Amino acid sequence: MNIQNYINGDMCAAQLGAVLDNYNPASGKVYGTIPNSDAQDVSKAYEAAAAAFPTWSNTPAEERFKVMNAIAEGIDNLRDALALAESNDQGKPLWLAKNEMIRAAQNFRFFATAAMQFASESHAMENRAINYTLRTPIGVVGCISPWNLPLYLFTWKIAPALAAGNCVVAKPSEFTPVTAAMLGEICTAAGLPNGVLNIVHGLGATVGQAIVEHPNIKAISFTGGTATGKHISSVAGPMFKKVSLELGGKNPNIIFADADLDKAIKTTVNSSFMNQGEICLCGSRVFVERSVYGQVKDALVKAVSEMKVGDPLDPATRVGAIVSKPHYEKVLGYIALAKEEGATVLCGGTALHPEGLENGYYIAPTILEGLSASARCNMEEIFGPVISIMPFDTEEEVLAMANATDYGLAATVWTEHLTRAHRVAAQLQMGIVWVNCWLLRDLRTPFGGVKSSGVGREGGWEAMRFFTEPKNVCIAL
Ligand code: TXE
Repeated sequence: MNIQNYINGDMCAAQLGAVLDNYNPASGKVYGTIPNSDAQDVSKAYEAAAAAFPTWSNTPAEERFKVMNAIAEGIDNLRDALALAESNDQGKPLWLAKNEMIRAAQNFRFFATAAMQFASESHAMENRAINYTLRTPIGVVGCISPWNLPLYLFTWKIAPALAAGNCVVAKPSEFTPVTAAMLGEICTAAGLPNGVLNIVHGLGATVGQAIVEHPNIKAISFTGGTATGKHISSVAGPMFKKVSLELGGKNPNIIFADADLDKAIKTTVNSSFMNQGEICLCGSRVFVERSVYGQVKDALVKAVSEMKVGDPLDPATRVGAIVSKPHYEKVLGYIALAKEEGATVLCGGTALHPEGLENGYYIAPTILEGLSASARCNMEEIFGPVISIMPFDTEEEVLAMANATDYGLAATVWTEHLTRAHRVAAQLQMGIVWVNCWLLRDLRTPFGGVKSSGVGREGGWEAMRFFTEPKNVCIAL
C-alpha cells in the first residue's frame, strides 16, 4: 500500500516526490511506501490549517460534535479494514488491533461530547466584580504520535484538539502510518472541512522537527520516547510553545501476599506482554512479597511459556511481531545486557523464527530473575516483551525500589488490604496508580506521568484545557 499526505482535504505526494519504504514486521518485508516529506510539506499543511481556522473555530460546538461523531462512525464502519492495516503495519495481533479500533472511535465520540460540555468558569468577587474565563482555541496545533498504538494514540490527541476548535498538523510514526492515512479519508467522508486536519508523513527528524520548529504552530502534543521529548522541549521551550509530553515508563507492578493472587497473576501476564510489551503502561518490574514469591513466579513462568508467539493474523497468537528491526535489535540487546548483569532467564530470552515468517521480528516473552534493583535493565525502558521479577520483604523496601527509576508513569498494586492500598498509592511517584486492575481507563481521568515520563496530562478536561488558551475578563460592578 502506497500512502499519501492528507493536506487541505487532498491526498498528495511529498512535494519533492521522495518516499520511504514501509515494512511489515511480521514478515520483515517491504509492503508499501510512505511520503518522505520535509519542511515544505509541513509549511503547506500549516497554510491549509491556518486558512481553515477562522471558520472551524467559529463553528458551533453542536456542528463540531456532529462531524466528530460521523468520524467515529466512519472508524466503526471500517473497523475490520483498519484493524488489519494496523496489524500489518505494527505487528500486533489482529484481535488486539480490533479492540484498539473501538477505542479510536471512542476517542472521537468522547471528545465530541466534550465539545458540547466545555464551559467558561466564572468567579464572583462579592459585589465588587465578576470574572469570567473564556477558553479560546489556540490556533494551529501539532500532534506527533508513536508506533505502539498507532490510531488509538493519534486520535487521542487529534480529537480533543479538534473538539476545542483548533486546526491540526499531525504526524504519525513513520513505522506505522497506514491507519492515519485511512483516517484522512474517513474525515473527508464524514464532512470535516478541508484543512481542519492535515496529516504529513515522514521522518521525525524532518517532519516532526519542522512541526516543532514552525513559528506559528503554537502547541505541541507529543507521545514517544523520553530522548525525543527532551529534544522537543529544548526546541519548543525558547519559542514559548505549550507542550504536552507523554514519554516512557519503567512501571512497577507490586504484588502483596494478601492479594487475590489468581487475578494478580492473570492480569500480570497481560500487563507485561500485551502488544509485545510495547505499551508505555506495561508493568516491566514485578515486585512480589517474599512469602508468595515462589508461587507467583512458578505460575507466571508457566503461563508465559504457554503464550503463543507468531503470526499476528492467527487468532490464537498472544504475542505478535516487534514493530521494527531496530527496535527488535534494541530489545535483544537488553536481554544480552541482562545476562551480563547477572540475570537468570526463567523463560524466553531468545528471538523466534516462526515457519513462513522467518524474517519477521519475533521475541519470546521473557522473564528475568536475579537483577539488582539498580541494574540498567531495571532502570531503563526496554519497551518489549521482557520483565524482571524480584522479591521484597517490606512495604518501605518495595516503595523505595518502585520509586528508584527516573520514570514515573504508572504503577499497579495488588492487595486486599484497604488501608495499605491507599497508603502505597499515595507514596508512589507516578501519574497513574491502578489498584487490583490494569489499564482500566476512564477517559475523563488525567493521563500522563511525572519525572522523565513527561509533562502535562491528557484526557477529559485536561486535554480540553491544554488545547485552549484561558482569557480572564474582569468586570467591575
Ligand atoms: O520513538 P520516537 P522511537 C520509547 C521506547 C522506545 C523509545 C524510542 O522506549 O524504545 O521510546 O522509540 C517522532 N521532532 N517509546 O525512537 O522517535 C517520530 O517520528 C519531532 C515510548 O521510535 O520518540 C514519531 O512520530 N518528532 C512511547 C514520534 O516522534 C520527532 C511510544 C515518536 O517516536 C523527532 C514509543 C523530532 N526531532 C516509544 N524525532 C510511549 N510513551 O508510549 C522523532 N520524532
